[in-house]
Amino acid sequence: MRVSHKRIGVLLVCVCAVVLVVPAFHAATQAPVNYASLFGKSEMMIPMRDGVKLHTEIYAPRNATEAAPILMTRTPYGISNPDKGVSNMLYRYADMVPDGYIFVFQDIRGRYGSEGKFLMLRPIHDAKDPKGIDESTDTYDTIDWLVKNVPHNNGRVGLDGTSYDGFLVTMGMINPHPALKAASEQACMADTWLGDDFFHNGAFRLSYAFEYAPLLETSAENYAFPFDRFDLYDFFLRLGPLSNANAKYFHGKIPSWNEFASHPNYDEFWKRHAIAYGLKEPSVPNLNVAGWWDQEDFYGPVATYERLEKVDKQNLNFLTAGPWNHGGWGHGPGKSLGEIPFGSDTSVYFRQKIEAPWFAYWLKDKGKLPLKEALLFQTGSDTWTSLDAWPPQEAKTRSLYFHEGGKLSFEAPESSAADAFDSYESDPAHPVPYRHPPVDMTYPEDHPGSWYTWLVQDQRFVDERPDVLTWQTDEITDDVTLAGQVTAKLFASTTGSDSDWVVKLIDVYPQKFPQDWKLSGYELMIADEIFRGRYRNSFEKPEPITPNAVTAFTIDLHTANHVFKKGHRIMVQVQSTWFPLYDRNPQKFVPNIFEAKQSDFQVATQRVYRSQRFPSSVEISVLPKAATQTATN
Ligand code: PG9
Repeated sequence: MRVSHKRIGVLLVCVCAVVLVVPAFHAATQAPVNYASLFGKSEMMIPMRDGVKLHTEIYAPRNATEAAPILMTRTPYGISNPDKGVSNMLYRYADMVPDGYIFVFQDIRGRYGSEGKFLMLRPIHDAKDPKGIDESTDTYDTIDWLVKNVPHNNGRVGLDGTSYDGFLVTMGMINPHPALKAASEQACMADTWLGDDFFHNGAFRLSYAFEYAPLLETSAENYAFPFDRFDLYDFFLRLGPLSNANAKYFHGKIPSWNEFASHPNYDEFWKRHAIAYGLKEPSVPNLNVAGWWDQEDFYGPVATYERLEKVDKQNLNFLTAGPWNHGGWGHGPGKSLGEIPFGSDTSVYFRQKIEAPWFAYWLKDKGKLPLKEALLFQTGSDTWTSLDAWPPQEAKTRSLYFHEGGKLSFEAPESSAADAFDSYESDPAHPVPYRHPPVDMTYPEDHPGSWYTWLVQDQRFVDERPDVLTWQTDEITDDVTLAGQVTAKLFASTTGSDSDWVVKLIDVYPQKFPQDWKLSGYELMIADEIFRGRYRNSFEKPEPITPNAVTAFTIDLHTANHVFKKGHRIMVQVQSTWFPLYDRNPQKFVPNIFEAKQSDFQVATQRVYRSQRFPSSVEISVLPKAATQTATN
């Protein structure tokens, strides 16, 4: 979610749902658009099968000459503009307005103007319960009402949404209404324990969950947690063990927090919340959209694409990804992210050349499909690549091995010495910050905030820390094209009985980079992930680590589409804390870290091995040069 919010009755505007507070400009003319003159607005309470009514705003083009399709977004973040005028959500679709759509926005159950009870990421109801409801049935019932009641609709409906709204799109594709003819889930969360908002491989997303759960569960409207200081690294350090969150602040009143604490492992609760639970062979065309530097839900859209792809007999499942943060494709030009330029307006390209034609093709029989399977921006070369499959089959796995003296290379280590390792002390009292301090709120009210760009922050800010290990190649003499999976294979030991391992794959710019001086020596993360060691054998059943024993850890760093350019270096960093985004592992095995005591947290000495017998490495999928076909933008 990207938000700007003012607290006074706490108005929070989610940019994944509501993009601009300033007037939109018509893409072609650059003249400000007056949506009130273009659209007739009606507000409805649409009845669901259980009698609950959902607050819905419908925007119908005033001068339509033909029946139009409906494009709908459902959201927990509030659809109405505080001045009761045109919903800000309309501006998100400025590039689709000229094609002629009836836009529909809906508050989901229990949020803002809608009746009923809100349940965070409500799972699919038990099929045996004939009266059951969920986001899928609510979408179905809404579509049914819309096609029967909205004048001049052409009987076709599209669903679009980012993040929570993207999860709602995915839910709408489960047992879909026959009028649902196209969907685009964008940054949907596929699994909030494995890789999306709340946990990654069992490591708890402390600062994110601490802010997000009360944001949605304090009242029917968004709520901003009233932090007593700017620097949340300091706040969360002072918080101490996780149990203090309820003891000091939430007092058991935030349902999701209670669920986090009582379901630390990958149990049925989390599996029921994962999209894998309900998705079957796609029957609705779906465009999955991901941002390479999405700080919230990169895992979700790629996992959704990959899962659907396995059963996509009719070729209805597509993927696009670009150099964006969470929802970055939905607003602004997308010419850069943080300090990193991309050479073109990538977000405008997405909205005008991919998203708008996608919906026009399926909902209006207009034009042709904007992509054949996967249309992915390739970072590093700054081009769009069109692929028949993702990950591409032509890519070959190559290992980047860790060596003595901080060297990284494609050559396997030859040393058989027992002490061929690098070591550091991991101290939970001095955790490594995940972004450059001070660490401000995730969704600050009064300034842009660095959450949105932390994944592209220059990693030099941790280079000198003694608890961050670094290995890097020499300057590479030819481009290395990474296309697909990145996996860390660590052989490591700890003096503790539990440990987190964070691995980062980094593109190091040349020290002298006259094309853009401020990028000289820049360390840009390309892939990254955390892994909680207790889950190395099973996500369901955590096990202590044997202290001082060399142990294998395999860490999925997900996929990337990136060219390490000639003259750059490839770097890998390993550390054991990433705070306060991730909670601290006590480094002593306790059954449930949410119940750990202050006295359980201990310093541990970590070793990462780099010998013939224990060759720690990061595997990357490398593409031969001729294998991608570049689509120009
Ligand atoms: N990433 C947000 C989210 C958090 C938790 C659950 C669902 C969604 C969002 O941007 O909506």
